[in-house]
Amino acid sequence: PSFRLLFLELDVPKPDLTVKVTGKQWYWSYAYPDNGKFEFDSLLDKDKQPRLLGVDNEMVVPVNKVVRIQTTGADVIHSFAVPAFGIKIDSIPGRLNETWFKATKTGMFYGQCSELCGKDHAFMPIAVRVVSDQEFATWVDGAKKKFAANPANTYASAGQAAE
Ligand SMILES: [Cu+2]
Repeated sequence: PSFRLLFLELDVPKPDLTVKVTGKQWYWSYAYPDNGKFEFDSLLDKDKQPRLLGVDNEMVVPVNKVVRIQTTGADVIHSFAVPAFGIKIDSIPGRLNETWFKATKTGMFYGQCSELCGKDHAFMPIAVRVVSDQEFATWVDGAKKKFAANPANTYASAGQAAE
């Protein structure tokens, strides 16, 4: 029976939006291909609570929507894990893995890198902020402007810069 469960877990339902998650030494980058193709980095913010889980830029998603996660690694293998959503999937360089979740409540949800990846493995948290549809639309508007203006953030991390 567990094999049947594992199989079903990998069957991604029709997504409402996709977020591409790239693991890096030692932070995550989030790209929003369905919402204007902006991308930004999410780094540990030592001054934020909860300790070791707060970040400068959170991954923001709408509530009650199927969010497809596509994940890869830019340097070494990382792993994207958010216990509250029951997801954990390796972020492997050269490979695009898929998983999904659907948050049924608004609020903050946290995770951590779950594949030993070097010096700051313990310091590259995942912070997901789940908001209403309206708040999400407002956030997307702001994020498009904010992150387009930041040359350090290039869409899709790998390959796009050369075009
Ligand atoms: Cu890592």
